[in-house]
Amino acid sequence: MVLTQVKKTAADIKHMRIRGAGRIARAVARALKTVAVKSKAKRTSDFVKEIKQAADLLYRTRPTAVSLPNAIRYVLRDLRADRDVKELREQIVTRANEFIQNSLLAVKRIGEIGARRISDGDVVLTHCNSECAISVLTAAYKQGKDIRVIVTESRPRLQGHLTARALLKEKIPTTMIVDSAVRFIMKEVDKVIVGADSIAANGAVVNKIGTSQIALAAHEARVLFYVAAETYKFHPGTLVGQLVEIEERDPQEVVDLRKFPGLKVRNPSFDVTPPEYVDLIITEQGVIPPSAAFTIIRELFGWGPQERSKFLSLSGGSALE
Ligand code: RUB
Repeated sequence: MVLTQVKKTAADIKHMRIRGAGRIARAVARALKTVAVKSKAKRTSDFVKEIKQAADLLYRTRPTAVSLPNAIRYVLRDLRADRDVKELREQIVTRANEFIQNSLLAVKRIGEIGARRISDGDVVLTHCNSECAISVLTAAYKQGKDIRVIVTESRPRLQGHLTARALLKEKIPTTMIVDSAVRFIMKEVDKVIVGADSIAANGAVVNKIGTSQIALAAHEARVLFYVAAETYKFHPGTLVGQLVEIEERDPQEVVDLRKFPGLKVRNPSFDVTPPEYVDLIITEQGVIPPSAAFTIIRELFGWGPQERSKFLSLSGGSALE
């Protein structure tokens, strides 16, 4: 059945075989497109039911990266009950392709725009594994800027290894440190650049656990702190006071609990960096201060009662109502 494939994508996201906010969003768009193409439904109501089931399955995988519901919202926008299956299928395929193409283009544009903020000789620190941050670093290096990158390990899932490999592939001089060495090393750093999973209306940035400590250390050392993120990482719900849910993952990722009977382990996967510690957000539409996040969200997601009710029902777990 069609849903078997969606279940596989959902499991891949949940277990982080597909990870990173941008990649997750594109995988979700691809999965919705597959359901639309492969559905055998003849009646609009059956087709919509299948799409809705798929969207709900995908929506429930990981809670923090708003790129996921934003991708669902983009692909399924304006689906009308008075259209036939063929029309709805075409609409979903077109919008999914559009989302994927725009997303890839956005990552490239962010690289070009962000590279202007990196100077020759810079030492840049990055955390976790963000394709947007890597896009900026790679573009700057390809422009001939002599940069050196410091990569954190990013415990417990060690996404820093992925980043190190990606940078080394581009022949960018790269140094790895353990997460707790950030404050020690900050005196050698000129700029920090990280990605984002969600950006709130007040400009606060939700990203991999440890990001806010890095921002604090950068702030203390007067080191510039940049965030590279596509506009679909801006969180519309935060306009109406919704809090971004921080995912807590399996304690087993941190330590083998069988070896520590009785031990309690917390494993929050993301944290929130306050806007005061963010110097710039680099988007595909240009560079903005965190205080402009509110305007971006209003422009992108609208603010009419209709839009609001669409969003609120989505946040309730149903992508189509
Ligand atoms: C990944 C992470 C990344 C953002 C941005 O966390 O926090 O910094 O998702 O990445 P996880 P990108 O590994 O838990 O998914 O710029 O690639 O969208």
